[in-house]
Formats: sequence, C-alpha cells, structure tokens
Amino acid sequence: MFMRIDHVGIACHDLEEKIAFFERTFELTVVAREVNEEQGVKEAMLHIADGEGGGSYIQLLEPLGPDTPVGKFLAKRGEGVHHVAFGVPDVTQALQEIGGRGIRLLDEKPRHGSMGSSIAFLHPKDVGGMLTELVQAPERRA
Ligand code: MC0
Repeated sequence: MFMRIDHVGIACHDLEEKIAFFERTFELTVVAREVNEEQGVKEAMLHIADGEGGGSYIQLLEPLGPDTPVGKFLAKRGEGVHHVAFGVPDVTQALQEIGGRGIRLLDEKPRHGSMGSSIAFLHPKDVGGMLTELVQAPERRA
C-alpha cells in the first residue's frame, strides 16, 4: 500500500526562519511554497530525494491562526514533527481499505495537498499516536 515516505511535516512558528535553518544546516532546497486556506497553513516543501513513486520531502508548516490544526498543535506541544505522510498509488482506494480495518478517517474523501497532490488524514489515536497522511502524487510527479 505504501510506496514511500512522501514527507515529514514539521510545525513551526516562523516559516522563513525555519526554512533558513534547514537550508543552512542540511543543504536542502525549497521546491514549492503554498498557502492552503482549507488546512490553515502556510507551507514549504524541501526536496530530499526522488524515487519510483515520486519524491520525498520535509514539509515546514506555519499556522494561519491559533484555531487551526497546526496552531492548536503548537500551543499544546510546541514545535516539532506534526505528521508523517506516506505515498500511495490511489488515496481513495487506500481510504476504503484502511477505513475497513477500523481506523478513523479524518477525511472521508481526498483533499487538495502540496504540489497538486491528493491527501487524506488518519486519526493519530488509531495509528500509535502518529498523525498519518496519505498522499497521491499528481501524474507528473509519479
Ligand atoms: C492532535 N493530536 C495529535 C496531533 N494532533 N497526536 C499526534 N500528532 C498530531 N499532530 C492528539 C491530541 O494530543 C489529542 O490527544 C488527540 O489527538 C485529539 O486532539 P485534540 O487536540 O483534541 O483535537 P484537535 O481539534 O486538535 O484535532 C486533532 C486532529 C486535527 C488530528 C483531529 O488536527 C486534524 O484533523 N488534523 C488533520 C488536518 C491537519 O493536520 N492539517 C494540517 C496539515 P489527547 O491524548 O490529548 O486526547 S495540512 C498538510 O499537511 C497539507 C498542506 C499537505 O501535507 O499537503
């Protein structure tokens, strides 16, 4: 089902400051930036590697406000790993299969994600405390 780790999402207070840190420290490059109003984030993708199913990235996330998923996470836990995203060939099919195994789906159908991807989240309490995201890359990235 999982083809690769698509990205690790990291919650931060200051996106520009954190981008500069990752560029300086790990020599990573930002390949995309986006404001995703639906998810309540301003985000940047830093490229790590390319694989058969698509790329893998670090995703830096700054909340658009306190009453958003990342805003609440920062208030409760501070900066750090917010979620892990796995690449799947078909997110709709993966949701059906995983939901059928009793895992709570935070999204019943795919939403818009970074760089034209289709995404859906699984409840962290059903996945060992890890907020889990499914990512279907757009055709051009696959
Ligand atoms: C909350 N919990 C987490 C967590 N957020 N556990 C692990 N990782 C996280 N990120 C835990 C809380 O500590 C709590 O546990 C329990 O889950 C319920 O949390 P809550 O505080 O009561 O509820 P909310 O309202 O904060 O909701 C949490 C939930 C929400 C995960 C359901 O954040 C959500 O729907 N997230 C999915 C969407 C999302 O995160 N979007 C932002 C990234 P206790 O033990 O205290 O009960 S968007 C993105 O990443 C896009 C742009 C992309 O990748 O392309």
